Amino acid sequence: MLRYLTAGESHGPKLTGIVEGLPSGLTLSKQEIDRALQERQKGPGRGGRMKIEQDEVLITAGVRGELTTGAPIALEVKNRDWANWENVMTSGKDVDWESKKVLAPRPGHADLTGSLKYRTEIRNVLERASARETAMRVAVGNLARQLLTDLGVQIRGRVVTVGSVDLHWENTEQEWERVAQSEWKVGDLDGEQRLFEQLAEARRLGESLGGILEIQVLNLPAGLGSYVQWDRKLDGRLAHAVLSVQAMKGVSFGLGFEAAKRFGSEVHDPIVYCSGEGYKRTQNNAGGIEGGMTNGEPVILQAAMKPIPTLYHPLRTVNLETKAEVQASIERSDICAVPAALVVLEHVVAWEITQAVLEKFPADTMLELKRVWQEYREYLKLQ
Ligand code: EPS
Repeated sequence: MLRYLTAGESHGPKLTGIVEGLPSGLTLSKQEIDRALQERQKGPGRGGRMKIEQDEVLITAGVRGELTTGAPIALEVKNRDWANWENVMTSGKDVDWESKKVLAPRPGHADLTGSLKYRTEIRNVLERASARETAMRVAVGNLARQLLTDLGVQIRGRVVTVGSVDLHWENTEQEWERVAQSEWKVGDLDGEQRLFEQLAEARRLGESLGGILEIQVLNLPAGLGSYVQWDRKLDGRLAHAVLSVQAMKGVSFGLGFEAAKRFGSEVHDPIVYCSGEGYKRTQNNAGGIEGGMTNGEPVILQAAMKPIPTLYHPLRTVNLETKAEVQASIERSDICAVPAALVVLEHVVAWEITQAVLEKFPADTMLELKRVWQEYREYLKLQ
């Protein structure tokens, strides 16, 4: 069974991850993990914190040289900002409880409900609810992504749009090349200019911005996930993983909500047979998943991200001590983290797909995994 846990506060000493269930003999590149971590830090709407951090992974267990041993893998990502918070965010000694106390919960954040639920002050809530935690999820997900790359599976993502700007997209390979070069991770270069203008306007107004993101998984065989039990359906699991990422409010697959407005004949993907290749679809409105299983077409999902709840022009809230109406607290924050969130989504999706791969092909070693993976792919071609 493949599983992981993370721990760590946004301004604590470090983030920690423990991963169990990866086969032995997987070649892991630390540089590749660090590259993903650095990619997550980028994007035009990021705030001051990203100038402080230079995320880098430390692997302290389960990998020797560049090879997994089959034992649990332990990962660390240090918070450089902790140096500025040591007297506030340290355990095992007396700390300063007052100077960073937060009394005005931000609407849209975990602040208020978290402090009621855990009977604790808001600082303790926001430290863990913070999207800083996604740095570790990228590091963990990158282990899975490297396994998938080894099997020939590719994961790619693009920003569909940010805020209210309409962008052009036809899903061509040229557009995907532009996405790789775009600061906003969009394929429409003229549109990118409008995104910069919108960001400047949001900054001027003390606002924040959300967006829509798309992830594609290419070269998967049919039959990952299962219809036989509710919690084995791959679309359900992917939706859970995506919605578990801070600020995500919606997920759709393929044609998504548009499918609800059409006749069945305008939605479902006709089946054809190609000798030597097996069964295929003439289109991919399903987004590569039917009956909770991959159907052999690319898995395509979109996610809606809400605007970040910390506003420099804050909303109305209540002071938790005096109960007086006040303005929400202003924590240093990003204005827009949509391109960063795209990197996070690519990695949580990589994790779920890898879990589905290892459920269909349980293996202690990469040697065994690659053998059964190859056999199954041959079988699908010959049906
Ligand atoms: C975040 C607030 C900001 C962001 C942070 C998420 O942090 P700070 O309060 O230290 O400026 O920078 O994101 C990260 C630290 C990160 O690594 O993505 C929040 O409240 O969620």
